[in-house]
Amino acid sequence: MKKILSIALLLALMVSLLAGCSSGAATTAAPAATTAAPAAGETTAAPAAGDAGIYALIVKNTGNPYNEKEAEGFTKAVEEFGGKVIVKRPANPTAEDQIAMINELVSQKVSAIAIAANDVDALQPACEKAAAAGIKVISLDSALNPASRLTHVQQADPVAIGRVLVEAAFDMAGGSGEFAILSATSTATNQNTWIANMEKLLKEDAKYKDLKLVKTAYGDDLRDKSVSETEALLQTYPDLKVIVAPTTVGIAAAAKVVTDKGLVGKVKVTGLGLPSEMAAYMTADGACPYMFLWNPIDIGYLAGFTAKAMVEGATGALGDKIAAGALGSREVVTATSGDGGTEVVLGDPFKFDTANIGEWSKVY
Ligand code: RAM
Repeated sequence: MKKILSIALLLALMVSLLAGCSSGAATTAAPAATTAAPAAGETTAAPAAGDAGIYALIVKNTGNPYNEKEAEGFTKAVEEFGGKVIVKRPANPTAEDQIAMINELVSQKVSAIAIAANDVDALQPACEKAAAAGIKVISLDSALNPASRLTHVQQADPVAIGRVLVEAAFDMAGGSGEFAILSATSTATNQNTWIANMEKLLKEDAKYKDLKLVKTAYGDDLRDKSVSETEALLQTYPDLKVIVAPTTVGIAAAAKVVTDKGLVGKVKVTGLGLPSEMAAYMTADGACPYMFLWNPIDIGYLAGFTAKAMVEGATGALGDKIAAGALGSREVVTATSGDGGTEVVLGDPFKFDTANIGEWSKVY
């Protein structure tokens, strides 16, 4: 065990050294294992010399390692350009908790707020109050409506995400039969956009006519609720062939339940997962044959630099240029979600399978 651990640490060190040497490729010089999530509340990082302002990140909720990776990238960016960082973690994945945090940050007179929105519209009054106080508000990962934000930092084209998830369900079901979705909260902008794109594709493309979406359940990005929702799906739909969970909390919970109940092979699990949490289920005889994600550290990192650009005078208008540190230069484009606002896009969804999961699970 000790030997395995030290090999893992050595590998992690090599990865971080290599990442440090490569110029501008990625920001994933990351620790070997998932760090335990801090409790709900606030953490701050000390300002560097030549303080460039206070940059706040509000994640969806506490207790989700994906959110900690996002925070890691955001903190890295802000420290790189010499700002002070505040990370806020709501106790619950709700708009109410995030509104209270936005109000606190207005009192703290921060320069910018980046927020992974728990509700597309409900945060608008609080965001408007922040904007009126001169605070630059952007969203990342899960969008605010265009009236609440200057721009949005988008992980990947939501139409492409919807397409890869439907195609995975089709493939794993053998072309026909029942599948279910296990989502996060019912108000999460990102999950709702992906699910809407999945439903549209299922309706419009005859290829999927024999694939039946029987139910969309909500585990609220809480582990226990995701487990009980998975159990209910398995009980209500005994012929279920696939569970698609477009949330890192949901997919890990679904894979655990399917494994514990001895249903591996009968019910397949796919969706959007964090490699470090899913590696155990992505073996030759595991519950999850393959899944997708993007780099959550890079999403936070890109949001940090996007917030900086807004503080320095960009407005989130089409064509604005974002100097994004190790990620290079990005441009503000029309939102791929079609919500009428603008966004900055990170990249394409990446496929993780049994061949590459071992390597990626050490990175995030
Ligand atoms: C969860 C969160 C997050 C989402 C990922 C895929 O961690 O809901 O918003 O982007 O899953």
